Amino acid sequence: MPSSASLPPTGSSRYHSGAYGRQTEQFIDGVGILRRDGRIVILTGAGISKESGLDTFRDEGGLWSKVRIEDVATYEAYQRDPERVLEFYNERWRGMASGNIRPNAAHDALARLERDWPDEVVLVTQNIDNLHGKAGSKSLIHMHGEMAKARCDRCQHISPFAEDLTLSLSCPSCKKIGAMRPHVVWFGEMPLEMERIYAALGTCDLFVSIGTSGNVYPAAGFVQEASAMAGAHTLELNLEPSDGASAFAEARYGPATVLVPAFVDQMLSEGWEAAGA
Ligand code: BJW
Repeated sequence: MPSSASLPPTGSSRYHSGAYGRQTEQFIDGVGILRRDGRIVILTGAGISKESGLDTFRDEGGLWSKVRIEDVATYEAYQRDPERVLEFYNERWRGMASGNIRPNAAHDALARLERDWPDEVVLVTQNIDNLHGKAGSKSLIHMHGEMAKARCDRCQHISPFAEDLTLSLSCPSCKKIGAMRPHVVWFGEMPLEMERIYAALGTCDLFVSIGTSGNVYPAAGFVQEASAMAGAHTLELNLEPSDGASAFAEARYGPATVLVPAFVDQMLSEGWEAAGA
């Protein structure tokens, strides 16, 4: 069962030189080690953008309760009825680009963690919105693509998405007309940058999953990859226990705009509690 770690107020500390420079460890009564360093991989899902005004997929009233996955989120759907699929993404893009959708305190906090944490922080998002980038995250991997980009289905050239996608558009690279699709990963397609993601998971010390239901693979399996391959500590931050909650060593439940800034404040002031002494 996930447990909520409570950090003791004090601890002794020592320094040593590790692979990534000087590291600090604080020992806390033989329970665990407070670390102020270590490589972090963070996975985010739709829940982190919910409080910015974007729908999740599987919550009550979420996107998949309004449209069928088979109609809009597979390559077969795109081949069968490209206009319908393009309009589904055009509508979502218009909503996002309207100016009312802005990064929230959780996106901002993750950008701050990347900026101020002494080691590597890799942010892997399943979201196709642009809110992490707008908040200032730089070490960012969009594993399910980006709504702000279009891709040519013939030559795979990727271009910015400045207008509605229609069948009359031509590819800026190969000039083919009618093959511009959203640069997103549909069911049955290979998520992006998997080599880079698995490399980061295989060397991380801490894996944090935020606002994802743990329904969709391969992202749902990252927690096992991080703990089995790297021996990482694992933490879930979500509104409620996800489908994969039992795989995490630690969990905290509540809205992302509350949990994530508190988590980042704690990381930057006290560090995180690694298991065992
Ligand atoms: C809050 C909150 C608040 C709410 N604060 N939290 C059988 C077994 C295993 C796998 C498969 C299988 N059959 C098929 C597969 C593979 C398939 C898959 O996983 N299917 C499952 C459904 C079973 N996966 C794929 O096809 C993927 N490709 C693939 O596997 O390639 C082969 C491969 C093999 C080996 C290695 C690598 C690859 C591709 C998946 C593509 C997913 N695409 C989508 C659409 C993208 C474009 C778009 O947006 O339109 O991606 S589907 C949709 O789900 C979207 C999301 O990124 C993804 C995940 O959803 P997410 O983010 O978790 O959202 P929700 O709504 O599910 O959850 C929100 C959470 O937030 C909830 O928990 C809330 O409680 C919480 N929350 N408010 C904090 N304020």
